[in-house]
Amino acid sequence: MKLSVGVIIPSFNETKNISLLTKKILSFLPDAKIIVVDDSKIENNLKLKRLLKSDSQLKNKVILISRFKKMGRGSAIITGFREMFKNKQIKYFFEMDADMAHDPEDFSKFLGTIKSKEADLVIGSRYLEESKIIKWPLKRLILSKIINSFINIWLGLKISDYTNGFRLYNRKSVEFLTKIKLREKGFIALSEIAFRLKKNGFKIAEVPINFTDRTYGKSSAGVKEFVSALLGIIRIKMSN
Ligand SMILES: Nc1nc2c(ncn2[C@@H]2O[C@H](COP(=O)(O)OP(=O)(O)OP(=O)(O)O)[C@@H](O)[C@H]2O)c(=O)[nH]1
Ligand SMILES: [Mg+2]
Repeated sequence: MKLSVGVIIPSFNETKNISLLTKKILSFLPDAKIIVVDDSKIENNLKLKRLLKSDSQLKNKVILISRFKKMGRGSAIITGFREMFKNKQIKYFFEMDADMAHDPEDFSKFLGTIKSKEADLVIGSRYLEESKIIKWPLKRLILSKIINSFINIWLGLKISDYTNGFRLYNRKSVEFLTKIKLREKGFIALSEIAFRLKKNGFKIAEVPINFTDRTYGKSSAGVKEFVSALLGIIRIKMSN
């Protein structure tokens, strides 16, 4: 596993979480390459930059890509993939949220599954029998389930979680994603990525994960994002 795993983290005003998360990642995968794609405005971006430079555990371990403008979670991941892909040693590419919703303890499950199932993409799912959801408000859970059922009817990929951003990709699928142009830039790019990969013959598997609601920081998913996500789901299928 040495040197072969990269982790991409999209971030928007997540300084405290990035510090906690990257340390936890390195405790599980000490040789992992980590790229944070940060869209915070200059002030918060500088806070993060200073933190990454001053912390002896993180110094030289985390690459920060700063974009200074909120350009969407999906576009941040693609930016991170492009940069990470240049490193030819990286065989496996994780994406995970910055807010500690996703647990590095689950890494080994993903890595085991991508190998044993010969999958190109492994999706961390909140909705399999062995999945655990911790401290998530019931309202959010119900909304998420409705959205996922709707996407499943519309896109029909027969997966249980289209909208969770804890995933593992192999080099082949990341190469494909760096070459195509995705329509969606926000959260819903996760569904578009799954859809485009499946349509192009890539194999998708799922693993149950432990999902925890954020403790620090604010959600960047507002009503605007929600509406644009719904329209996005419709567009994804229309344009393919
Ligand atoms: N680079 C970048 N990251 C983003 C953007 N929007 C959201 N993110 C990150 O994407 C991840 C998921 O966003 P969240 O705000 O946690 O969305 P959520 O999980 O629906 O909402 P919570 O209930 O607050 O957890 C987090 O790591 C965010 O910091 C963006 O426009 N650009
Ligand atoms: Mg979150």
